[in-house]
Amino acid sequence: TVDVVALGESMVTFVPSQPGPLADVPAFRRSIGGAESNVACTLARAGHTARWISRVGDDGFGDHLLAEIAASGVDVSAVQRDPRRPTGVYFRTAGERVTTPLAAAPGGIPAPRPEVAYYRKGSAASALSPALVRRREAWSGRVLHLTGITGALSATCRALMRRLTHPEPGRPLVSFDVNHRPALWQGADPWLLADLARGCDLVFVGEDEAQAAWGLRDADAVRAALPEPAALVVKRGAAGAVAFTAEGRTEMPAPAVDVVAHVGAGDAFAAGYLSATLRGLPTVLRLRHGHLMAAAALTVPGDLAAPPARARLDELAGLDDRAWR
Ligand code: KDG
Repeated sequence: TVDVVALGESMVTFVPSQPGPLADVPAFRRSIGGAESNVACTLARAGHTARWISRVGDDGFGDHLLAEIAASGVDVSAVQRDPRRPTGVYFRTAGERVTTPLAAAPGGIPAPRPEVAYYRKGSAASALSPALVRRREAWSGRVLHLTGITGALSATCRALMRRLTHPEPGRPLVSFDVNHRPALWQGADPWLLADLARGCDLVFVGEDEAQAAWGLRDADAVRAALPEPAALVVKRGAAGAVAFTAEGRTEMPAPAVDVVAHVGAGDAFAAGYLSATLRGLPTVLRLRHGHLMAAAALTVPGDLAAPPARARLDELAGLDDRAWR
């Protein structure tokens, strides 16, 4: 049994050579992106066993994704190649540098919204379906990590999500990051995301996403709307995060960092929280590990940062409460 199976689309990402609107960017560097594989890569780099399930084109971009994700130590043997559909691709603008003060005002400093141009309609991963992914395979880890992005890709992807989150004996802990991507939900009902979240055991959502997708004002309103998941973690940017679990409501401020790019920070937070969960650590430490992994991702331009060594994370997470206020 691996620790984590993550299922979802990854894409080749083109990162601009300089900040500014896409219209003005003269050159791009090839990188990779994909919320679920980001979580798998971060967990693998942090010493966990991780498998990524997806579908890529039988093309050079598919080869590149598989090589890069495998190089992080993730098992990619279950990834399918689609002979007809291409690997998805996307372009985005570079983030702007902002400094987030510790425990800023509720809601924190608004993140500079990167411009994103997806070329993923009809991609190999959008063809994923209950017929193509065996449940036994997806449920082969201690945790199955999914995100709302998959729910937006196609009707067959949504059907797969519903099948994998169906509560039945043998289902592992299902972790779900809402990851609301407005560019993917145009015209679709974002409450579908809430329906998917309700079937999961551990749910991550940003307060800003909950506001944009569902018009919910704050963490408590999100919990009131989503009482079903055993654990719900609402992220509040620089203001920290709130976890609603069997232990009650646990709030944790975020450390202050110089932000280079927000991209990948949510995935890193989920990976840190999951790492501590897999290790049986209490909620307070799960949140701190989430913040520390996110801090590492916030301070690099790409999706993925090398996570700090486990001993260092444990040391930082275990610091006196005063250091976390
Ligand atoms: O969380 C980072 C992701 O947004 C990025 O890697 C690309 O998966 C991606 C998406 O669909 O936006």
